[in-house]
Amino acid sequence: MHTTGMTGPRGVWWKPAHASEKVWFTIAFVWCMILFAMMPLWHLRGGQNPSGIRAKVDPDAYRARVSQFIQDYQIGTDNNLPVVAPPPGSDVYLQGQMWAWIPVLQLEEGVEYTLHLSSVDMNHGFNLYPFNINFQVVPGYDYGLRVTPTEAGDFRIVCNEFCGVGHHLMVGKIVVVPRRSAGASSPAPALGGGQ
Ligand SMILES: [Cu+2]
Repeated sequence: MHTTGMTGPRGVWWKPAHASEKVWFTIAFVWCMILFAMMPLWHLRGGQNPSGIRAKVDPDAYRARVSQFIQDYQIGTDNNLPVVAPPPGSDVYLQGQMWAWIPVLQLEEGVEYTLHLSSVDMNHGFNLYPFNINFQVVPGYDYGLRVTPTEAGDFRIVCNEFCGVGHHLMVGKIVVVPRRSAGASSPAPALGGGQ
């Protein structure tokens, strides 16, 4: 007689776990617990996950905010993109869109800014070259990251989330200038070459 779901199998149909199975199960379980503990630990102690501002935002409202930001602090242009030098410590707005990062930012070294990231069309990826900074830029959400540029230079923002035929051209720029002494302000955007 064959076994169906209605009649249980006869006798001892299972075998106790072999010692090696128990060992592997224990290893896997302990590893799960370590990874589980690492999530909050990484967030609180590792400095790996950004703890910033998260808010919902209407893409059109974000676009308007970026325009206002550009209007307030624009100091020039670079490859037809506005170059913006916001006051030290202020809120900085960066807009991801197909296929540009707007505007070009000029920040001061050693000053903390709140860098707002959002997209006005689709998902983009904020990857600050050559650093290991990687962040999803999502339409409808405003992520405010607290950032302090630690070295002066000319850095590229590479989009690392495929966003259509112009994806490979989606390169933005952040220029970090040495800290200016308070008061002296004749912004000299050291923007060489361009890409
Ligand atoms: Cu993109």
